[in-house]
Amino acid sequence: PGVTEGQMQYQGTPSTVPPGQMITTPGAPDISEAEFAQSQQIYFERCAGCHGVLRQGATGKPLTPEITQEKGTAYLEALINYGSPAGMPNWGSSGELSMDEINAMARFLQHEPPAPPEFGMPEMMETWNLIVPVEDRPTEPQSERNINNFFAVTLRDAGQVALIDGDNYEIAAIIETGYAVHISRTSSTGRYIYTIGRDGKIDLIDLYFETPTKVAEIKIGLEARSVESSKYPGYEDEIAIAGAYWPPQYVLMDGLTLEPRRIVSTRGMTVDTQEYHPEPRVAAIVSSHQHPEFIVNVKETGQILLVNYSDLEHLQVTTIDAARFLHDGGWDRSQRYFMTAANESDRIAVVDALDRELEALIPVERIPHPGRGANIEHPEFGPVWITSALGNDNITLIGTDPENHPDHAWQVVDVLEGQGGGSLFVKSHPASSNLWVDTPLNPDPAISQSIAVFDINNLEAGYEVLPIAEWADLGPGPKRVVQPEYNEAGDEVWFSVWSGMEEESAIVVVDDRTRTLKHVIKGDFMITPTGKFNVNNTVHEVY
Ligand code: DHE
Repeated sequence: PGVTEGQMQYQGTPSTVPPGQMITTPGAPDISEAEFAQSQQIYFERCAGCHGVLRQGATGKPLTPEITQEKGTAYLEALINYGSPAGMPNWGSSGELSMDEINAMARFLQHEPPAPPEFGMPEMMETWNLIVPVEDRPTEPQSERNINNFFAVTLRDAGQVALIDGDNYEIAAIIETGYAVHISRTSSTGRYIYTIGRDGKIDLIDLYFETPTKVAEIKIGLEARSVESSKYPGYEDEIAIAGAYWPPQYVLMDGLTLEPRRIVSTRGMTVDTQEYHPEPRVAAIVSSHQHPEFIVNVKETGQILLVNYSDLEHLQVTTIDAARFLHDGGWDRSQRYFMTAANESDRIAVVDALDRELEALIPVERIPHPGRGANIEHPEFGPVWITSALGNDNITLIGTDPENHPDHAWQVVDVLEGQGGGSLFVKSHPASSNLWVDTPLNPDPAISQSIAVFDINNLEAGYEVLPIAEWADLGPGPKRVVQPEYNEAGDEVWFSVWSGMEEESAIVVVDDRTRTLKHVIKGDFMITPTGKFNVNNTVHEVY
């Protein structure tokens, strides 16, 4: 209990997809154009995250007309009003929607969902803007700063990314980006940062300028979450990829200019029941170190695609059937195995990037959520990869060394008890003996505003709790502590203290060895910080 609330908050960001044309469906009750438009807007703001733009269902149940017409208006009204134990929020009795809005929504749901617009090459070319051509860019770094220790910090609700110099905590630049930027990734040389907004906008930032500068931008869809750049030797900084939620597709681009080269739809059959899915969203993308390939998670069909970028005209894609609802993931420490969560399937899929095959599909506790995960050298089990969970306080350790620890490879070797559910991210560093576990979506503020840290050489001893939000010394607000990230040296950990848009937020820097407060970065510019990506650690996959 309570975790549902956190999960809801997690999936409740309004969709950026624009409305489609009204369709009247046989068998559905009457609805006026105004009611249809209003319901469609409410649907995109509150419902699409769980039920999908086309209402095919994901975390939430499918809501297509053959299902909803059978339930009828009175049933749907009651469900929207009071919610359900399965996790549907009580939109009416909580006061968020009026009875008129609920009645219109119950009728709207019995009509076909209007299909939002597609976004192909002509639309992309219209948004593509090469701000500084490659030949006008510096050939070497123009500032004295150590760009390897820069952090790209998402200022979510400001639609900005702050580039913070990790050596002295100074703000090197604040760049205007897409709406509610989700992640930043680096190019393989660390020179460029790619950011992706929820609205599908990519910004390419060049760190070689005296002040980091935006050199290109493009929109690759109407809603998106992931971006990555080629890392295989010989292809440094050459190709970029981004994945869209809507339309369901991924796009290969020139890494230096963002010129779109190839768009591939992900619509297709689900891995288990082999049924057509019209909206399989692209979730995490990582860059293989074993072949010139991107590894692309397709959420609703449950396929993991190995997209070979060595010949974009004859694109070779290896399709691996994993499990539905693929979300986030990262590398094991050898960088051969991609460990990824099929979150609503309660599975971790392991892809062998060298042999291009599914190595294992490991059952774990409810809703694993690793981010990129953590990697430690376990005293007994050798190299293990770690995930926490949204659904409970489990921290799951999985053996990743088939060579020297074959009995433990791809097995859950241990489950630690953390502070509680509502965890999103874990973090480790090869130079540290700490394992950090956040809990930003836990309903208890004492838990969501602090961090748990384990000693990897004495995991049985349990965790120590550090009051990160308290250390930030801010005014009122939710102050969720989210996403630990190390600096280049591995001797500091940075945490976002994420409050509301109008409230004070901060980044808290902790000394890794002593686990004490080292520095607080705050100020008017620090609006809703969430993800932080250290250049060195993102280039070399240090986690
Ligand atoms: Fe994320 C990673 C999608 C909500 C912060 N998030 C990802 C990835 C995906 C994703 C697919 C992996 C990208 C990759 O590796 O290529 N996130 C989604 C959603 O669909 C969801 C549930 C709802 C939404 O509407 O976006 C969602 N995410 C959130 C948040 O509420 C968070 C905490 C704050 C925010 O920005 O909205 C959030 N997501 C992050 C962060 C990462 C991330 C910081 C990267 C973690 C890392 O260490 O790599």
